[in-house]
Amino acid sequence: MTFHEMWAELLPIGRSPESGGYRRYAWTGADTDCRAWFRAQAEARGLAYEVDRNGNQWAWYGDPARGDAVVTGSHLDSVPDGGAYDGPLGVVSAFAALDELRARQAEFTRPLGIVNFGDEEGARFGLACVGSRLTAGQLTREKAYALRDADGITLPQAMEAAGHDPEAIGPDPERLARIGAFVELHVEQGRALDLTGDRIGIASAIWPHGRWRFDFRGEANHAGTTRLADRRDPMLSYAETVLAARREAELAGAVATFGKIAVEPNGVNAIPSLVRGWLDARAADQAALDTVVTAVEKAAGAYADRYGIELAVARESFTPVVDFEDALRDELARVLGRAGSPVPVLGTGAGHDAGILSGSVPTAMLFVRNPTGVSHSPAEFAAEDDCLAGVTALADVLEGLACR
Ligand code: HGY
Ligand code: MN
Ligand code: MN
Repeated sequence: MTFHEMWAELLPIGRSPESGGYRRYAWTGADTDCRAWFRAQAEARGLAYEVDRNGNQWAWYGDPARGDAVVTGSHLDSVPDGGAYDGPLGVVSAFAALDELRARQAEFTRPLGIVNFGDEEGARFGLACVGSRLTAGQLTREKAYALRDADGITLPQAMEAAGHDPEAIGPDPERLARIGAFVELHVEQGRALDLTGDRIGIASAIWPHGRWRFDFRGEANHAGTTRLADRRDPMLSYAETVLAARREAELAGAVATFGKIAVEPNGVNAIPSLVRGWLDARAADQAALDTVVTAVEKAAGAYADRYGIELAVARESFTPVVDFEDALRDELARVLGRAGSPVPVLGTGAGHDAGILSGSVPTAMLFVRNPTGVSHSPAEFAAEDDCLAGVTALADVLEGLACR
């Protein structure tokens, strides 16, 4: 099955007819269908297919027990109304790159693994990279069991409902010990390559970033009869905090977004009792990130006091700065630079499973040009010839790492 055919087969899974965006949330029906697609692709190629204790899917060409495997892949889940490329491009390209290497009759000296890491976006349970964090021992079983979605369903309940036994979730050091290198191909989530005119780039680093939940608790009351002076309206504190986040991010050269909100009771004619807002904050270095988050929390406290609101802030997800390993990054640059001009090396503010794994195994990332830079949106796009250039680049890199 060609890249184009795989892409066409995966495309309709979990896509909303209203928005055109994807709703492939962890352990839902759409996720199950994506997993079935992955398994079919693995088995159609005669690869050894397995699901690990944390629900990540693996397809092996060669026996992983030999160790020092080269692994590539990404994720198939999405953010709410996400795009088609964020995650799937890395998985489809992995299968296509293996096909290309087999067509080249490359002689493998190391096992090659293709992986779909579960729940990278954290859209349903709020924590990013659950599958890779569990495997890398960066998420304890206890904390994983405590994760709940908006309907109060826990992660293990969702896993079980989707047919995966959650009993054994947790670190998988034996699996990681068999991996000598992990290379993730991903659509660029910015316009750097479009601006330089390059199809492919190499990652240098991932900004530190995290997610904080702000709970503003006020007093429910009638929207029509309650005097303004008598209100304890949490929406006011929330609104002022959103504006403060933007100001503080601008001052620190960082980014901050309140993209998700939950209001109780969420009635048009009722002053809310509770407003929950989630802050996503990222910066090029930890000090700048700390400055932004501290300032936003301080502002939120001041606005809560002003309107008689109780404030609680909880950090729900955090990823420290990732500097990808120089030797592997330079090896990718050497291999890809053979074709002519040097390949750009760029940092990113987007988190990835590669960032999580980089604490356990040598890890690198390839980016494929995104002409608009738009991501986490139905409008996310990459031209097919750029995607095919990504497949060839990934095949070249994998051949350099895993073949004679
Ligand atoms: O949020 C991120 O950066 C990634 O898409 N999970
Ligand atoms: Mn994403
Ligand atoms: Mn992604």
